[in-house]
Amino acid sequence: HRHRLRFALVALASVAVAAALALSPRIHSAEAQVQASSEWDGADCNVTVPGSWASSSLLPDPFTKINGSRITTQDEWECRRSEIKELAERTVYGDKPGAPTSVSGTVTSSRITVNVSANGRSTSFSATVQLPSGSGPFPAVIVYGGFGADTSTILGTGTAVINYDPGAVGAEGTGRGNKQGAFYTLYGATSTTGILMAQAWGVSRIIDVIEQSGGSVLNNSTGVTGCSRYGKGAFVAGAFDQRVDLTMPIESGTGGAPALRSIAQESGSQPLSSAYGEQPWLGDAFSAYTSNPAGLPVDTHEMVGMVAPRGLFIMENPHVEWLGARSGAVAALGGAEVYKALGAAGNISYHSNVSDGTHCATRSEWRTPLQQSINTFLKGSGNPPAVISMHPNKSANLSQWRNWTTPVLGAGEPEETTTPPEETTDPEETTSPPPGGSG
Ligand code: MCU
Repeated sequence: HRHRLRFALVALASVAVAAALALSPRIHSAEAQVQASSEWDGADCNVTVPGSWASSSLLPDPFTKINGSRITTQDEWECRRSEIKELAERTVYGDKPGAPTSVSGTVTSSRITVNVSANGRSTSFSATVQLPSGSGPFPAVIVYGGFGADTSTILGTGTAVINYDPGAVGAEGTGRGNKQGAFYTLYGATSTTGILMAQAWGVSRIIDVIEQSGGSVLNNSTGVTGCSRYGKGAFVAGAFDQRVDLTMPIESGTGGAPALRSIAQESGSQPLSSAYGEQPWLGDAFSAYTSNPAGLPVDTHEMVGMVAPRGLFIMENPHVEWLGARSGAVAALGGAEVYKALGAAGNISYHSNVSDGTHCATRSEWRTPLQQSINTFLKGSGNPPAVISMHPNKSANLSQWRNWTTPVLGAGEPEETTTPPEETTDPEETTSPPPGGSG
């Protein structure tokens, strides 16, 4: 009898395992590689920015449109996201211009060259390429600046590294009236767009050239990363170009992932006025909000939401107060609600549970989730880390930051151009709790 019982249990267990295996592709189908074909697919949404908006010390509701009504279907997210983009450009980063008149260039095994014309002017810049071993075409991660990103782990996954000098496109060390770099050569030294957005524009032009190259060296899967000031840049690049398949800001601090309202209340973090003044990172219009973040119509949880449902892995250092890791968690938790509403809860990860306090150190805790993120979102294999892991000293509680709930969005009509069959909504997923632990 006992034998038969054990057999029955084993049989039952294998049925359960088989069922789980059969289910898992469906479940993960909502939480896997998401590839968009255009820089911004809400370009034809009609966004009218109002003259004023309500002030709030809490995070604005990502799901309430400018006209005051809430979105009810996933379909509506595209144009709501365009509202967020427009408001973020007007108040935080400055304008990202539309497609230039022309972009051309080359991709070789060692260099990407970009030539751009717009506004009757032209300019060029380049980035170096490191290929992994094996034969291509390879996916690539654009690495801002020369430090802080774990490039050997990236290369180890069979992914190329594009070493991007963002200063060539949006330079540090200038006054706001005399901005320099390739972006400002085209759009003028007095452009009110900050250098983070200028640098993000440069990432978009690199992606243009990769797309045009026809996959001889690099394929169309592209990620972006960087640490500290370069983490700020990577965050903005991923939010404002939907062709970025994986966004990985590291220890980005004020002006990067951390929620601006929360930064203003996180002791020791870089004050908004300090970040605004240190470099022309943010747009000139942000000066109106450095002492009044409650007056902003957006916050960075919505830039996180702009990345959804694409891959996002936010890394924060909880040991250096200046970096605002708790505010990074506030933005991640708030933005994760957009991922949930889109049925892609597992596509966002946040991790600050690290032991080494050195700013921009290479960390063993991030190696596996980095590999998982790259494999899932740039190589289309395996599952994302799907972890929200906050250091106990820098944990955050979203309920203190919002007065809105997360809607269960209807699937809406599928969009032929941007919604592959993998993105069909799983009703179980939209209501399930966030993956991973919370501590
Ligand atoms: C976190 O990024 C910045 C920070 O905003 C600045 O105040 C500080 O000077 O530099 C950090 C950084 O980029 O360190 C490498």
